[in-house]
Amino acid sequence: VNDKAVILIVDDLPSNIQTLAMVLKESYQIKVATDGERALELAQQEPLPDLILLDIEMPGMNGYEVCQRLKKSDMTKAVPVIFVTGNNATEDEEYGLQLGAVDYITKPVRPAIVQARIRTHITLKQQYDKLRSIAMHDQLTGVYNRHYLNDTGRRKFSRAKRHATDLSVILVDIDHFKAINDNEGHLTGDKILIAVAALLSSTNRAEDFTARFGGEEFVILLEHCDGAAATAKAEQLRQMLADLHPEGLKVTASFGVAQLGERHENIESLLKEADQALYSAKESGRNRVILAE
Ligand code: GH3
Ligand code: MG
Ligand code: MG
Ligand code: MG
Repeated sequence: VNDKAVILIVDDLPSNIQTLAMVLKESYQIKVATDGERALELAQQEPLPDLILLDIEMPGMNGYEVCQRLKKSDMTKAVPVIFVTGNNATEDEEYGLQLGAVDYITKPVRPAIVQARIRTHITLKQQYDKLRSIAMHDQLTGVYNRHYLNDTGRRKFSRAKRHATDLSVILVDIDHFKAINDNEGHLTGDKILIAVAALLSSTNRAEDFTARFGGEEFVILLEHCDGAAATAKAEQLRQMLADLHPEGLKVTASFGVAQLGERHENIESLLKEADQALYSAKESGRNRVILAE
């Protein structure tokens, strides 16, 4: 594991890349590209860059266009871009900053200045990432929180609607959790929530996610997954949980499953349907999975 921050250097002249890399390679992990297309590719590949140093004059796609494309994509728009360029005209600098670059450095580069500016922007980026991560996750269990569910759920919902692809949700509610808290104490209750959350995210594919919906309720959102497959997955999780015995206790949950259909106007209506199925699962005896009609 390499926990150095990652810098992507983009310049059509390898000697320019060399100069920057010499200055930075001690403190950072370096990725390099000598044209715009390759830069866009590398910007989306692991390890994702924490900062991009971008030349402006390049054959083919120039740095301005690369920057515009980076800022258009959800995946790369938060990555700070610094133009490193031979152009020192004020209007070029203005234009670069207008496109969303955080800084503008002119060649020939002075190592101490470059290092200092880069350090500042890397620190800001890392602070931003940390705050963003805190804002998206549930503090107790570490799975995503409701805020993330609203944001990302809405986006995935629109995408599935637009492309007519499958999307399903599983709503999970621990059975008789109040009794567990009452009998075993709140601290044990918390440990059980942590164990259940871990279990519910353990089998997710890259495009799925688990979020804490409320106290002892969780949601799993499954892209490219129909109701039958989601029900099978819920059944598998139900069984795994019944066998888990967190804190040495028998813990079960009830599961409501719903699949995106024409009738759903928004993610809330899909969740509501899963909630109704969950209610049926509770009514009919708990520790079971019900797929909404
Ligand atoms: P049912 O089978 O009908 O779902 O019964 P239940 O007892 O699970 O449902 P109820 O909604 O009555 O109780 C949920 C309990 O979850 C009550 C609340 O104290 C507990 N709870 C909610 N959040 C937390 C938490 O963060 N930690 C702990 N330990 N308990 C929590
Ligand atoms: Mg150039
Ligand atoms: Mg509940
Ligand atoms: Mg419950």
